[in-house]
Amino acid sequence: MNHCYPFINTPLKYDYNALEPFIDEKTMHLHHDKHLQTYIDNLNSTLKSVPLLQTFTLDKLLTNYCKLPNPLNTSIKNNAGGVFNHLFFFNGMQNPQNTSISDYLMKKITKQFDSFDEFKNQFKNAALSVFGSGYAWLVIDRKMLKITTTPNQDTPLIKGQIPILNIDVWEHAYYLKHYNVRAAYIDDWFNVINWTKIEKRLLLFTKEK
Ligand code: MN3
Repeated sequence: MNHCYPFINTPLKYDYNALEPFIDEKTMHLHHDKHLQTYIDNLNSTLKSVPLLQTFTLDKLLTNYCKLPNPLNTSIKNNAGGVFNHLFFFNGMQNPQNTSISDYLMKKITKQFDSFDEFKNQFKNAALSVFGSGYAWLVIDRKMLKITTTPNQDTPLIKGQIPILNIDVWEHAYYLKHYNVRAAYIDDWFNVINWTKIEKRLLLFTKEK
């Protein structure tokens, strides 16, 4: 992904079938090549006639859209959000053979949530609680790890939260394999989290190691 307009869809950092058997190849093709592409196309088409915003990064668009007039603000929120959220989601996953969590990250999580199982439990419940479409997130909020959710393509950036991990719970993320059973998809997704990447995101905002 380039940093500003015109945005382009870069390849996944892993093969489409790399997340099997937890997330299927066909879903990854559709999700990356069709769903994400549509958000990119719509964002570019929105920015085409607004030169002032063409040098803005996704982060900058997503923390400033509320200053813009209607309906530009809504289009930026939805489409820049759709691009940001999908890239963040795709980049937070990897082949299930490679996933392991470092002592450092485990300590951070257990310090905040008492145990890793309790973290998983709370995160899953948050993801299940999203009514309709949206995301569950692990964020840094006032220097604390916190689980939160956003509807549609909203991002935590607008609330000043720093995202660390997200799961897309729009039905298109799981319907082909898990049908309507979001809980089974969430359980499977826990097997493909790229904890190395998640730790890197966390370290960017914390001084200690
Ligand atoms: Mn999606």
